[in-house]
Amino acid sequence: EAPKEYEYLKVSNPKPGVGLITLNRPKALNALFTPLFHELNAALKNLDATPSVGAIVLTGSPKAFAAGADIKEMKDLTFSTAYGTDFIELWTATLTTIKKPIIAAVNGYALGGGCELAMMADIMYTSAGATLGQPEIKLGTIPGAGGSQRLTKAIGKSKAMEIILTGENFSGKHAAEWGLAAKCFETPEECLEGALGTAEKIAGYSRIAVKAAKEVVNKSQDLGVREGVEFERRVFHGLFGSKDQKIAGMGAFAAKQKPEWSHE
Ligand code: CO8
Repeated sequence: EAPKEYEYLKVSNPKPGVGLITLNRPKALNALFTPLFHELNAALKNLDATPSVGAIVLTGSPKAFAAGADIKEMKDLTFSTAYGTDFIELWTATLTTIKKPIIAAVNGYALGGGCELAMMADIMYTSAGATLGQPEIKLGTIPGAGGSQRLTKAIGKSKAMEIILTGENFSGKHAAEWGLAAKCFETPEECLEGALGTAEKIAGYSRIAVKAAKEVVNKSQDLGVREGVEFERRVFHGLFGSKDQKIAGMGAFAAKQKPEWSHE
């Protein structure tokens, strides 16, 4: 399919099997608003449905991943409109249901909704000088796109509480030290390259196995350990029915050959 033209993002295919989405609203430091999410959701769905794509990287500019929800758009919103239109739901509903792995390469500001967007990805990479935070308290509000839940699950209650109640930012280096990010790189360029490299590696495996692996890891966020392990076991058993497990994976290993994934 011919690449779509978007106003607030760029979509490209910089490495085999990798779809790259770059948020591109530089005048507002990639502040998030509904038109941008319409595009982001469309781009994500499109990449999720493209067989040649095995993993997705989401990034912003070296200056800003995203400086939060658009405060100018939100400032006149009333309770009844926010509640009546399920404000924010559209923003998160698609991203969290994409089946292919999403890696966020976070450089510059990732504040408020920007930090929440990064936390919705499956893997977060940062550069050391990135500035993350949940500054909503300074605006008289609270995180609205899962920040209170995802940050707490990732780094523990005390630290998350401190960040959310003080509104103090933290660096990309700290994000990795605390386990919120999987890796921290020195520069924004290295961060993006690192994310693309990991995405390429993932895209080189069986799509079926990758999809299953993402699904079972995500279940750990919602289920208790016993139910989670039972769920994992069912999916693990199910993979005995895939050609990739039987022929390309285990068959090739036993025959001392390289795997040739058919994604079946
Ligand atoms: N909303 C709207 N516009 C913004 C935002 C934003 N969040 N952030 C920056 N901009 C705009 C600025 O208004 C400015 O526009 P203009 O040139 O027209 O005045 C332009 O981007 C450049 O910004 P600055 O001149 O301020 O750039 P600096 O380098 O001086 O400062 C900062 C960068 C520190 C990032 C500063 O812009 C800032 O503090 N921004 C606000 C950060 C913030 O509070 N974010 C949290 C917002 S609340 C939120 O996200 C609630 C979450 C809801 C759920 C979201 C779901 C995904």
